[in-house]
Amino acid sequence: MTSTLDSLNDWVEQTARLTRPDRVHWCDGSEAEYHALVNQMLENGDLIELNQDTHPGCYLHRSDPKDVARVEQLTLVCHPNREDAGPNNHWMDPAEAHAKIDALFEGCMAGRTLYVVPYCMGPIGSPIARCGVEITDSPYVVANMRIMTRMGKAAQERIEREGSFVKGLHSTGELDPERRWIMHFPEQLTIKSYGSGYGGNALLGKKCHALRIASHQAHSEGWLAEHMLIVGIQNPQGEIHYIAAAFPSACGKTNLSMLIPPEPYATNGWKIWTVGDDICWMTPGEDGQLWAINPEAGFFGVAPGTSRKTNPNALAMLGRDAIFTNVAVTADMQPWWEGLGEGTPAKDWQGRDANSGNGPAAHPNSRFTVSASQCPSWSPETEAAHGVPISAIVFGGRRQSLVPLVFEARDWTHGVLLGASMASETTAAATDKVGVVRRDPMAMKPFCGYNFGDYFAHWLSFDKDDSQLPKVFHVNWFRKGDDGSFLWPGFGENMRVLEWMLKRISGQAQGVQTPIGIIPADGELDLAGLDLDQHTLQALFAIDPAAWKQELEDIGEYLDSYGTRMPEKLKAEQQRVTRALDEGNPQS
Ligand code: OXD
Ligand code: MN
Repeated sequence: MTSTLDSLNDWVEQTARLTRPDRVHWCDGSEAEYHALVNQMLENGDLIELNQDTHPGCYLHRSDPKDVARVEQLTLVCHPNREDAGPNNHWMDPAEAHAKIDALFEGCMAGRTLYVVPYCMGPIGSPIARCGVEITDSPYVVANMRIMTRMGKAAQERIEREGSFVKGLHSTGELDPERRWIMHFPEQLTIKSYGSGYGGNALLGKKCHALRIASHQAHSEGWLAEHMLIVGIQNPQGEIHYIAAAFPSACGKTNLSMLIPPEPYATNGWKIWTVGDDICWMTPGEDGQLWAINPEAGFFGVAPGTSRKTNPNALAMLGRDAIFTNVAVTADMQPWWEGLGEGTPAKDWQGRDANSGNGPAAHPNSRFTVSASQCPSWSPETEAAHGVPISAIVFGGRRQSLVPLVFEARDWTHGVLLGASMASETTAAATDKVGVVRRDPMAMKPFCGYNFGDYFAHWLSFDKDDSQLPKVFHVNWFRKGDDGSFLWPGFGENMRVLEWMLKRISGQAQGVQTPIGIIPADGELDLAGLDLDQHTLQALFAIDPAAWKQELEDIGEYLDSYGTRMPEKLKAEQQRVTRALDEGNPQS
């Protein structure tokens, strides 16, 4: 019988035969190894030292300008049966896909080092955690994986004990967009990524493993791998409720996960605990509740827009031991980005004069990589093997009209419909069309490793007689008034909405039933100290039945686009809400 170590060794040997590196290095995850890698990258220019007086242990990486984001059209989910990937994924037959990408891997590591990176997604001792090994020829990837995962010796020991791990093979190749693929083979627990060094394409533990492969594993094993932040809300009595929340990109997920309670909440003893800002694995516990872990150990956050005003906790953790990618720098080599609100950029993300009219100084998708433990609101429960119990799931989108600030699903099935119909309006940055509604179910559109129809059926299946499922809410921080300005102040003030959710959970708020869900009753949302008049409050919660009927019709068409795999139960729920709107009766 071959042991896991044999199969890991065999795979490393086979890969080395294919890619022909000059050296093979097994990563132990130690501090010394990290510093050696950093020094090597400082020497070859992969990293640039930032100001070590103001930002000790901080470095800058500049990507190839054609390799700065995820590439959805080159990201494939290769199930043997195309239907299993669904219309939500790009697909290729697995044999054809392996042949195509292996041809690129051939000899690609000549002159380079092959790094073997064992990692654990989640606390090493957690039954919910899962392990993987990434083989890469990028020292930048190794350094980032050490921050983003539990990487090294302990992970390798768990892999040897456990026998199963996800295999990820990555090479930056030539960074040629014409020779680039990010391929997933969920049945084989395998990822192959070639031609990109960008985070989501190259740090294979993150989107590739923890979402695409894990969502498929979760489907067959009865748990959920979700694109959600996890945050703990402590009330003045010291009780902590945890919520998990999914938002499409550019909706402030990292900010919400690190929110600082405004006054008078802080003085009154409210506190926020950050468990995760991007990914959440949830599994039903013996008590019927969903228990969640953050499989990651760090944050790979978007820099632009992060400031002492929008996210003071993020700024506090970025003062040391962080890797910045594609930000600008000041004359004295401090990191800088649009929206930082302090300092002046001297060099842009490509190292050019920042004031020579080349557009934003920092790339709009510039990032920081930093250990979660550096976050002032970091929760010690992040290390709990059993995870944290989830009291509420929140779905959100960026909608300038139609959608109220907050409403609650009447039950789990309705909640799944809210998640499945999540949408955001496009901003100018994403396309040339502004205000087009894009559906992004559970914020998983680019990350679900199987057919969305089966995924929704999986979500619905958690509703069992003995389950104690979280309440489900929908929020929209982005509703605008007739004058085009935001109706809700957002950021720290979102605490008020979280408090109402907690009151609903503990039975202290009645809410008002409407055809689309439950909204706060008069006086239930604490607005003390906010400059918000009655007219604005009404506009925030206005429900336009005709516009909602149109929305429900659109949702129906969207669900139909998934064909026969779409569960009837979800269609029936969409029809129920349509009827409730027709009849003006929330109980329909
Ligand atoms: C991310 C994303 O980078 O969702 O987290 O795109
Ligand atoms: Mn994300």
